[in-house]
This record gives sequence, structure tokens and C-alpha cells, in this order.
Amino acid sequence: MQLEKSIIEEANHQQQAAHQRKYDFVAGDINGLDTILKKLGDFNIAIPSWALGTGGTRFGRFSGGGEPRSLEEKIDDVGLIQALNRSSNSISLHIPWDIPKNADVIKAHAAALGLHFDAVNSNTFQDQASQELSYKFGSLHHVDKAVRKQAIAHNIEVIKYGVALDSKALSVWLSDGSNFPGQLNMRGAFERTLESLQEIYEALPADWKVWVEYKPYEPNFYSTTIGDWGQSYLLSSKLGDKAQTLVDLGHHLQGANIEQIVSLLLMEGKLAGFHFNDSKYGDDDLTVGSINPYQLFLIFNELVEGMDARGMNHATGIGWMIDASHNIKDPIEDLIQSVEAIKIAYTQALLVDVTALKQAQQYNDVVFAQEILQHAYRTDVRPLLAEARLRAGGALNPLALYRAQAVRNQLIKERGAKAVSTGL
Ligand SMILES: [Mn+2]
Repeated sequence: MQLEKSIIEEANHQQQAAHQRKYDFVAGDINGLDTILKKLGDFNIAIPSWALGTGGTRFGRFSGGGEPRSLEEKIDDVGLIQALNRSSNSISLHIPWDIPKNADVIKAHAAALGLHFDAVNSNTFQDQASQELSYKFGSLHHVDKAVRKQAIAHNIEVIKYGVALDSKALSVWLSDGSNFPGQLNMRGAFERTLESLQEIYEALPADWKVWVEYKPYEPNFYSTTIGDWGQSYLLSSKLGDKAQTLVDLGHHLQGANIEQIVSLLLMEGKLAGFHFNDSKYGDDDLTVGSINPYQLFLIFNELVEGMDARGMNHATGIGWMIDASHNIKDPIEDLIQSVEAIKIAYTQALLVDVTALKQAQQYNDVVFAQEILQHAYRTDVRPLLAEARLRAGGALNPLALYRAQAVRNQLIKERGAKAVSTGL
């Protein structure tokens, strides 16, 4: 199903007066308002194909009903989100969970909803029924060359699927690691991973990138072969210009200063982009902004400052994607919340008085530096985002309209209460 344009317009019409009051209140104090609204209009966050179904845990999975039963229905769900928020115009596919059988048909289906395809993601962290050799002891780092060959071939196959969909990047996350001391020669594991990635790198089209994701632990609990940004940076540096480091917000040990990591990767031209989520303890994959929205703002503050310093386009300079798994929420509602949280942090970062901050830093005025950041962070920017959505044809309040239209009930009617989406 899709939402008629007239339904969105009617809802907006009813909320217009209240919106205008809130918008005028905040807009009056903002310099360069039109530029900010333009940037907000341009800024989109990719939706991963695996986030349209209810996520599972190590212990179980509770499907929510009306989940997409096919890739086409996943694209439909992203189309719904995009119609409501006008900020989610692409979808990131995971192979083999979402193999496009006919790329042209899939592309046309997406294009009709105003969508295109973001990075493609490979999977060597599970064994598929059809595969010959097991990834139980790793994939690209495996001691057995035959296993490495199989994993390399899979990644090259994923690139081919991506080329057919006009994707421009391969995203690689490896679960390779060790569970016990002594299990693995760490230098050997790194060198084998590098060699495998080099073969994949050679298969990249000229205008493609490979994004190397890192993660400190899980599913392995002693060592992970690409465990932190230093190891990913080392690999991407050795590979070449088409390789960059992907930052997943949940893939850090507690207390890690992610904004500093991001700032330095950006400085070196090695920041591929983001997998957004939030966490309290580990890779919790919670809704973006639900636990630590201030950290998200601080990350965006470094991103905006760093991208401006390099003359990069905020919307297209790096990859922006959600990577979350919601095991008790309606996935569409969760994604609407996530996109909104990301754009709130981005907008607040755009409001930082950069000139004043530079001056405060120059004079070691610690108090004022903090005031400048927190002034931006404490600004309620939601009416600005609503205005940008309104101008783009989206809904003033996407979540409220989604509920008012009882979209999930309609999806359950259409797809059934027991429809289960592919994914984790
Ligand atoms: Mn990720």
C-alpha cells in the first residue's frame, strides 16, 4: 500500500496553524534559515532492507504482523516512510536475504516510489543452505584458502548485484575473530583478511567504494579481526583510495569517544559513512537518539565542521544509513523515529556558531565553548524539520499520520498477521 498525496496534504492543512506558530517562534532567531532548510531538504538517510521486519534476539523473535514478504514489499515500506518524511529516498540491500531476481524490475519498482539503491551488504557471518564450506571459523581471515575463496567470490557476486541496481558501494562487515586465546594468530588473521579484501577491491568498478566496518566483539568474544577503527583504517589505507572505514555507532566499547574517531577519519578522507543506531551497553541496535542524543549531536558537530573544512556536500559526501534491529517496535515507526533523531542532531549541529566557537577555543574559554554547543543542542529544531518536510511534500507529523491512517492494520490485512520478513 502507499499513502495518497491528498491524505498527507489534508493532514498538513489541519496542522498548519499550530505548525506556523512553533516555526515562527524558532525561525526568528536563526541566521541563514533558507540555507539550513535547503540542507535539511537534501539530507536523506538510507533504510536497510533488513530493518523492515521485526528484529530478533539471541533468545527469540516476536513478529509484529504485516511484515514485508518479499523485496518488493520491503521497497513498498521504504516508499511509505519516504512519502511521510521525504528523508529516506534509498534502500540498502543485504545479500543473500534480499536477492533481486530481476534487477530492472526491482529498480523500476523503487524508482516509481522515488527510491534508489544505497550500498549493498555482503554476508559471511552465517552459513547458507546452498554453500559448500562453513564460516564457523571465519571467512576472509580463514586459515583454509578454499573458505577464503568462497567468501571472496560471495563478495564479488554482491558487487555484481549492486552494479545491476546502480549501487555505488559494497559494505563489508566480518564476524571473523576468535573466542579463546591461542585460537588464532592475530597477525596471520589480519594479513589473510587484507589479501582477501585486495581481491575484492580489484573487482570494484571504477566509481565504487568498499566500506570496511569494524566491531570490537560479538559474535566472537576474545578477538575480532577488524576490531576497531585503527584496524579498519589500516586495512583501508593499504587497500587504496576506494576503501574507507565505516562507523557503526554501536560498534565501540563503552565510553569510546566516537566523535573524535569520526573527526580524524574525516580529516584523512577515510570516513565511508555511518550505520546509525543507539546503545546503552554494547551493539544494542536501539532506536537512534533513544539513549544518548547528546553524543549524536556531538558526532554531527564534528561531521559538519569537518565536512565544511574539506568542502564536502553534507548530503552526499559520505554514506548515511540506519543499521538497527527493533525487536518490540513496529519497524516502520522505529525507522521514522530514527530518521527524525538523526535529522534533529544534524540540524542542531548546523546551528552551532562556528566563529564564536573557534574564538572560544583560541582563548581557552572552556565555559563559553560549552555554552555555544549546548545552546545549539538545546534548541528545539523540530519545527524546522517539519517545515523542510512540508516544503518537500512530506507530512508535518509523519508518525502521527502513520498511526491515524492505521497503516500497520492495513498491512496486516494485505500481508497477514503471520508474515515474517527475511533477516536476522
Ligand atoms: Mn552495521
